[in-house]
Amino acid sequence: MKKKIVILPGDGIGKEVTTEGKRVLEKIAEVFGHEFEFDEATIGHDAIEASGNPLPDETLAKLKNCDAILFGAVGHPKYDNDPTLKVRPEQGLLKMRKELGLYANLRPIKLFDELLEASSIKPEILKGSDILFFRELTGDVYFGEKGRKDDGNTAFDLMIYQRYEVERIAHKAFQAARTRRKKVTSVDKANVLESSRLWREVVQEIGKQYPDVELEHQFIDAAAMKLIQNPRSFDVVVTGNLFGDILTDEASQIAGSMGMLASASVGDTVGLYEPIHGSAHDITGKGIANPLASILSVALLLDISFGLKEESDLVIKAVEQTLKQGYRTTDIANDKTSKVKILDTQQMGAIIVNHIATIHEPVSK
Ligand code: GGG
Repeated sequence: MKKKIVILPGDGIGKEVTTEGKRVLEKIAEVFGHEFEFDEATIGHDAIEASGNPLPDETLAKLKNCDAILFGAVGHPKYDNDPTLKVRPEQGLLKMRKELGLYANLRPIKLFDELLEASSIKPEILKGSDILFFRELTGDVYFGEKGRKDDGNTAFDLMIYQRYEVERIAHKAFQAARTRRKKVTSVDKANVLESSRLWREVVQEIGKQYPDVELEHQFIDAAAMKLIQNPRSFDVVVTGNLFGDILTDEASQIAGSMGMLASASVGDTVGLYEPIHGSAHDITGKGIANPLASILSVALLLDISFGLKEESDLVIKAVEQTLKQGYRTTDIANDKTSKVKILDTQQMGAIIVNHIATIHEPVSK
């Protein structure tokens, strides 16, 4: 198979983890005889430094002309510590999602058994957890009108949803539930917010088209609590942009670490794959970032964008085997039951690449 992939490392540890993700793609191409052509582009803080624009036109043109995107992260403490700055790295991310029509963000939360002890949640509560989040990605307060008035002393961000935006993400969630345990939990704040009442109304309507799928509604505050109280009670969760952003960071504890969570953003055009974690400048350059979220994002890319299920499964198998052998990056190393071997970012990437090669017999091109 011949495919064009744009690597978009972004900021901070984004660069370190996408390097390992790319190595995995190269190994998959070699082992299965595919031709993956790579290009690279800038986004975020680096792009602002170079051109003043967090999503340069040149980057956007490349993204619109490829088969899949492997993205790292955006962000920089300079902007976090100075809220008066007008141009910010995250604007590049939001514009990219909007321009590419990436309205559905899939975040699978699957706990590898080997990491049962890595989480701060009790193993008996976690065991068997398997949740698929659908976070709506191009609406909500992220894209509603925002501004200041009263000489800057009043600020507002409009929480806004349109019917079609809820319909299309709800369909995706119900369709996914049909291939899983046939349950959808829709999360909103319909007891307080009008946009959530529209959300609930539309999800209920769409749910009627999927009578074989159980639908339940939870308020965001209750869902945040139930997620760590009884994670096994969730199958597919569908929610808005802001609630999904927060809830999936919380849910990363079910998988042991933010460093384990991959995501796929899909919609009208090309698919974008990225770890859910940010740029993590506190650990940037130390070589200790966990590349597994980027590598598992590669598994999603192979499956969803290219339909390469066998290749995708092989990447997941290589991760499983690596964890079984006790290899860990520091974020997932608090395992009390087995002897763990701590690896840096590159060593973890190298072990995965090695396992891919040894698990699969190479085929001639
Ligand atoms: N790889 C995810 C990432 O870069 N996160 C940083 C960020 O600004 N996230 C906001 C969002 O996902 O809406």
